[in-house]
Amino acid sequence: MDELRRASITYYNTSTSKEKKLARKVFKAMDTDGDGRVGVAEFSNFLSKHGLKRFNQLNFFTQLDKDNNGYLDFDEVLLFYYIVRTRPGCDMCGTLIMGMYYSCVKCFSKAADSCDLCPSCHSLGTFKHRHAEFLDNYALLRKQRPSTSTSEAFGLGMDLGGLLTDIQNGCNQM
Ligand SMILES: [Ca+2]
Ligand SMILES: [Ca+2]
Ligand SMILES: [Zn+2]
Ligand SMILES: [Zn+2]
Repeated sequence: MDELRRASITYYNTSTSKEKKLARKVFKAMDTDGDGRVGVAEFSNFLSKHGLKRFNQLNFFTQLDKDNNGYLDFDEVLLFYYIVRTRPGCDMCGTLIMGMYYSCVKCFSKAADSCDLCPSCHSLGTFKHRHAEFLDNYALLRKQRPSTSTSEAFGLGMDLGGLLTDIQNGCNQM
């Protein structure tokens, strides 16, 4: 969570003023009694109201509440905002995925309708989906990168590309 917390602050600091406004709006919408902090009830009301019930799990509030004072201040809500904007839920078990996940390569390009699986559901291999190829989010990101050579396409860079050639040559000699 600490890594995500740092990422959320960077995300906010480097975002456009429109995006910053939106984050502040979310905070205001949560803080219904206007006391400048968000309590458990305010938080779960907000989730229900906006169809975000999938986030109402795993002691999510407690995890967001870094200083454990029972309320979320703006920075703590910012972490929530960042997670909602950037992290998917598993399409099989519904768990909110904080770490690595797998996405359908074909559906990934249609941003609104991506198909994502948590690592344990992916390893079960029982998920029914009309496309077969799933990649983890790191591999997917590499794949999106425009590239001119095979070694770059795999994100290996020149050194590892050369190493592969050496290995292949070695095999040929055997
Ligand atoms: Ca409040
Ligand atoms: Ca707090
Ligand atoms: Zn899952
Ligand atoms: Zn798909």
